[in-house]
Order: sequence, then structure tokens, then C-alpha cells
Amino acid sequence: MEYGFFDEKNREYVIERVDVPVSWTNYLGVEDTCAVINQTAGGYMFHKSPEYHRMTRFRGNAVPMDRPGFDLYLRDTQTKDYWSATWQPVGKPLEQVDYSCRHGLSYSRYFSRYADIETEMRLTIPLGEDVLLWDFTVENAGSQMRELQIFSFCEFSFHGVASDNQNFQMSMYCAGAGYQDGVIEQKMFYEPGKEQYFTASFRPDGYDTLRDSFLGLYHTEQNPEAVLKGQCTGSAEAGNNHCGSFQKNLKLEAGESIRLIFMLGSGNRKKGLRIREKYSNLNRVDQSYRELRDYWDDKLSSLQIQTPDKGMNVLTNTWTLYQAEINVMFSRFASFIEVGGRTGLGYRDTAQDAMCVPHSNPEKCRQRILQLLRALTTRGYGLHLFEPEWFDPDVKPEYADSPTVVPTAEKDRVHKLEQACSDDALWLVPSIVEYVKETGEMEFLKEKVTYADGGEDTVYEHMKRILDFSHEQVGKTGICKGLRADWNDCLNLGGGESALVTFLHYWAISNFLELAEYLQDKAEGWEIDGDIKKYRDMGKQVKKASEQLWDKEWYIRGITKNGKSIGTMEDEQGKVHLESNAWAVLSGAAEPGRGAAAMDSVEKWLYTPYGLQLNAPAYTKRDDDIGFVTRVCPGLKENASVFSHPNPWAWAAECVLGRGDKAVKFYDALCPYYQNDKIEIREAEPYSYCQFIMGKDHECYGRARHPFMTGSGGWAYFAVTHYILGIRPEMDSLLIDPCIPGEWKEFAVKRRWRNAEYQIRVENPDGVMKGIRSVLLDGKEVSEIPQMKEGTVHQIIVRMGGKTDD
Ligand code: IFM
Repeated sequence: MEYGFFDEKNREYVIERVDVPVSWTNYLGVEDTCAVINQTAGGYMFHKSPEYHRMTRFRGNAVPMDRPGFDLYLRDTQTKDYWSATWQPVGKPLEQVDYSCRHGLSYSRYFSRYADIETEMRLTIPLGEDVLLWDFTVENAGSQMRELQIFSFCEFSFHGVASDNQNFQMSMYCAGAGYQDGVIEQKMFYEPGKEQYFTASFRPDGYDTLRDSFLGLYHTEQNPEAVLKGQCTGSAEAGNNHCGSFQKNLKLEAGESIRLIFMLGSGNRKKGLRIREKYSNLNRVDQSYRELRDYWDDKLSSLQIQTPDKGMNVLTNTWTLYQAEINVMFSRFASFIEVGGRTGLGYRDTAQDAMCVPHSNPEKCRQRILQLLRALTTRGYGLHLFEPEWFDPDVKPEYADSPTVVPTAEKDRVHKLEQACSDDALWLVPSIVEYVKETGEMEFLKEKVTYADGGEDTVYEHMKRILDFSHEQVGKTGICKGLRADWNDCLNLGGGESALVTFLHYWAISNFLELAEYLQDKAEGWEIDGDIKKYRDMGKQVKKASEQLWDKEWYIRGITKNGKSIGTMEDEQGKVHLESNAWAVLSGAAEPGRGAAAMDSVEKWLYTPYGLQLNAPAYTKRDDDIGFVTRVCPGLKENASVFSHPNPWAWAAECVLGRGDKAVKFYDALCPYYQNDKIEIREAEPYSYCQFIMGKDHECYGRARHPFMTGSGGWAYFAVTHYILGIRPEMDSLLIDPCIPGEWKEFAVKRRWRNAEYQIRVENPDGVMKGIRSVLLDGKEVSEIPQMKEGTVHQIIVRMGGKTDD
């Protein structure tokens, strides 16, 4: 069953049936202010921190779902009938009202048609301003003059998730709201800087600043009393709960329309007045749309693909990059699942996010990498969850005075080794290497950066500490310890050992060596022969140790602290695990014969039409020696669901093996685009990867949960572009080494790299899956593609096939 379609031309997903089974999310804002919204404009907004600087409220996991939001109501003064511009919150029967929603890149548009009245509301946060614009057009599409009233509603927060949800005596009586000069201001009385405003491009005919006055006692957002009566009450008060509600009375002749702009922003009344003036000019509003479009055009144009796989094209060209970018911008703690009660950066997640988009967002990736480097301890492990402000010399801790924050205690706690996850910092090594390959900024490696526990050293030295930490933290077999967790949050091996981390360590060492060897051979001022030798030896040791992980047909997942192997031929539950097998191959540590056998076992045991399960069969008996995974319901999350994030590792692994048909088979299975017509099963939006899809052992097999904020977006993008299409920057050249299904006859990619454009056409006349016969650069055969002059455009024709002698 379909609920909508991809409008490729406009880069929008069009939701035609808005009664989707779960919220279908979009993210507004690309700088400091963000709104998380759904297909009926439910959602919330924050400035910088969803935890400490909430602008609007959200009642997470509540019924009805996803309230409050950014609501507009219409009321016919003659009939007294009322409805909302989005299906919820009024929820008129869908047979009576025509509703639809278009989610685009950093904006959403909502349409309604009811009783000859047509509306469009567009929500967006313009570049350069911390304000949500509600751009509302209402048209009388009938043949009679109509008298209408428009009401807005949003609910202000007490500036923090904790203040909104507990101990109201400490928050409710410190905040107040009032109306003056066309602006509602809400403020914390004695905390300057914590104000927000609501204003509009017109003078209102009524207002409410108190939530309960607008809604009325025993009413909800579905039937606000002010709307029922057709009159706001003019409420204002120090203390209490606050809202932004304006009333506008309209007379519309037949065919007449009017455009009104509502503005909800961070800042005081003075700022509200400035913003009001700015965006009362509709040209400025339209200009802000063009600016945002240009912003995304620029990003998307850094890589565009045209392959025989439609879903791959639509997602990679727009939606998967969008998802990956949103993760880098807002990290993981703002969604309809994570409703903002946690904040900061997760070490491993951020490190992986930063690896995936340095071509489209080098500044943000650089910033994230630096934040992670500063949160690295001198011993070489990263702080699993931290606030960048703790370590950033240029940022004063903005929320340090909040009664809900105890940065010092938290900082001390996370410094302890027992809090360390064994994989966290390892992800950062390839991210740094990717950043350097993308930008060519070799000087970055010499930049001095502080450590979380004092002292400073270069970026290069930080990388070595990371590798050394994993080298020290090994069990008696030489396999890396699992510590608190090892990417899989629910595999808590402690002093037991993790195959995934060992393979990841090997990959990080290989990445580091590629960089170090380049520096030694080609860059000036690097005498690092000693390092190269040391890490080559380390790599050999790791590879040798990893051989013990082989179990006849696949790699085991690890060994518990009590010596039990996990994921063996003998196991009846948790028999085969995706992470260890994909990483054995992807890292290059697996012997060729074993690699292919391991991935065959992955297909045999883990493949489903919705993607690869993380493990199988599901655990059904609690075993704390293995970890929390054995307490999770079978088929959900880490216990045998199709966990999306590691799926791209398997696509990449298949490419390492040269099996493009399997890589794309696995890609297509997970690809949300291909589940657009299965929403009765999938439930979640088809334009975003979700954290997981329920596995075979669950009665709701195929149902997807937790969109957007997952590493799957970044990794899917990375695996498609770097491995399947095989286009990846090296230290000083652009490598093209695809691994595709044999039936693909050709594909094309436009790639911007270091400010030159490469228009690549790959031809596959012999129907091979891997192997390059020739490369033509602007008509001349070359052995590699060098970095070309900035601003130039180049044609590249790559012919796949076996090598010939002629
Ligand atoms: O790797 C983790 C991630 O850090 C948070 N979400 C779940 C993943 C797998 O456990």
C-alpha cells in the first residue's frame, strides 16, 4: 500500500494520505536552530540544544501522537465550522477534507482543501536567522464571499526538557509571557538571554499567550475553546504555561487569496520586531527559499549518480545525502524517538557521520573531528558521550548555570576507563583520513589539539594514541577487549573479546598506514619511518590474532569474559552475526577463501527481503555474560532485527570480494525506496533509512522504526559511492574502481573533488562485476586521475572488463 510518492523534479516526498501509521519526519534548519516536524506539522523546535534550549514543547510517546506542533486553525464565522490547515490536530474525517504534505529539503509544505477553501502552509527556517517561518496562504476557491478566522497555536517550553517535565515549582513561576506591538514574548524573568517570540506579518485581531486560556479547560489542541468561540481571550501572565496564538479575521471574495507569515523565533521582543519587519516583506521570504535551495543545490551537486537502479539514484542523489547531513548537523538526540532529553555528541556515531560527507560539508566534518579529538583521553579512548563545550576553548559553557546540568560531575564520570567503549575512537582514524583525502588539507594533521584530560598534541599523534589503546586493550588471545560495548550497545563483553573491534582496529591501522606512507614518501617534513614499521607490525599481529575467530564457515562474534565463544556453529541462538563477518572482509583481514565463505553464511542465515539481520536466530534466554542483547525482545533492535547501520558494511564487503550482484541485491533489499508500496508492513517513511526493521522472529516482521537519526544514512551513502560505484578520493588522485552487477551496462557520476568537476561515464560492455580495462581522461588514456585545476570540468570514460594484452 502506498501513502505517497517521490517527486524527483522538486526533490520532495509527497504524502497523499496523511494518516500514515507513524510520524513521517522532516528536519528544518541547517544551522543552530532546528525544528523536528511530521506530516501534520506536529513537532518541536530548539536552538542549539534540544535538551537545554527548547523553544517549544513536545509530549513524547503520548496519545494522540506528536503534539503539540505548529498549528493553524480556520473557522468559518457564518457556519462556525472549524478545521486545521494540517489534518491534525482537529482531525476532520479525511473523506471531507483533502490534505497532503510535501516534505522537501529543510522545508515542508502542507495543503488542505475544505468547503471551497484552499490553504498552503510552508514551514521553514531561513539561513542566517533563528526563526521558523509559517508561510500561510488561504484562498477562497468558491463562488461566494467568505468570512474566515485564522488562529495559530504553538506551546512555549520552559527552555529545557527537564523543566518542562518535572518539578514545575522550579520552572513555571520563573517564566512569563505577554503581548505588545504585534509580538508575543516569553521569557524567564531573571535569566536574560532566555526569551522567545511569536509574531506575524499582520496586526492580530486577538491573541493568547497562555496555553490554557487558548485551549480552555478540559479541551485539547483538537478543539480549542478560543477557536470554538471565535475569539482569543487576550491572556497574559507571569508564571503559568505559555503559547503563541494570534487571531486574524478575514473577508475573502470569491477567488481571492491572502498570504500571512507567522514567525516563531529565539530572542527577545526587540529581535521579534526586527524579524517581523524583515519577513513581512514577502520578497524576503521568497528569497530565503531561493537561498535554501541554492544551499542544497550546492551540496547535492558535489555528487550525482545515474545508474540502472532507480531507487539507488533517487535516494543517493537526494534523500540519503540529506539524512547523512542531518546527522552531522544535529547529531542523534532530536527526533520523535529521542525527544531531546539527551544531548551532546556520541563518540562513535559522530565519528562515523563525519566520515561520510566531507565532500558536501567539509567545514562541519572538520569541526566534528576536532570536537572528537578534544574528547580523546591521553590513553587513547574517547569519551562515549560528551558536550563539545566542555573542551572547546572558544565556547563558553552556555548552559552551565542551568539547574539541570552538572557538567563537571558528568565530565569526571565519563573520564573513567570503565565507561569506555572499545570501538569509539577507532572510527575517528578513517574519518580523519577521509577528510584529508577529500580536502587535501595535509596541514590539518599537524594542528595541535588538546586532550580531554589535559595536554595537547598534533592530530597525527592523537591518531596513534587511538591505535595504541586498542593494541593495549587485548585479551589473552590478542583479540581486542569488548569493554562497555563495541558498536553494538547491547553486547557488553567487558574484559571479554570482540571480533568486530579487532577487525575495526585492523581497518584503522590500514587507513593510518596509507596516510603515513603517503606523508613519508610525498609530503615534506615527515620523518615517520619508525611509525610505519611499528604500525605495519601491529597490523600483522592483529591479522594473525584474528585468524582464531574463524569457525569453519564464518567468523564468531566474540568471546565472553567467562570464555564462551559467541556466534559459533554450535550455537542455537545468536549463531551468525553480521558485524564480525562483514568487518572481517571489509577490513581486508580475512583470507580470500574465508571471506567469501563468511559472506555466503551471512546470506544464508541473515538475508531477508528487508535487508540483512544483525544476527540469527534471536536470543530468547537472558545471558548477562553476553549482554543486554539477550534481554531485548526477539526480532527487535540488536536482537535479530534487520539493523540498518551494519547493512552497508555487508555491501562494501561484497564489493571487496568483487561480488557486485550480491552487493546490490543486499542494497535493494534494505532500500526504503523499494518499500514505498509496502507501507502497511513498513509503516515508516520510505525516504529515510530507519534504525531497524523487525526481524523474522517478530510477529511484525518488516515493520521499520526510528528514521533519520541513525548511522545507516551516512554508511549507505558511503558504501554506495565509495564501494559499489567505487569512486573515492585517494591522497592525490581520484580512484574509480566500481563493483556492480554484471547486467549493468553503464552508469554515470558527476563528482566534484577539490573544486574541479569530474563527469564520469563507466561502461561495462563485457558484463563484468569488477575490474577496469581502461580510463580516458579528456580523451587520453591514463593510469590514474590526478587532481585537476580548480574550476575546470573533465570528461572521464572508464571501461570495465578484464585486462587485455593489446
Ligand atoms: O552503535 C550503536 C549506536 O551508537 C547507537 N544506536 C545503536 C547502535 C548499535 O547498538
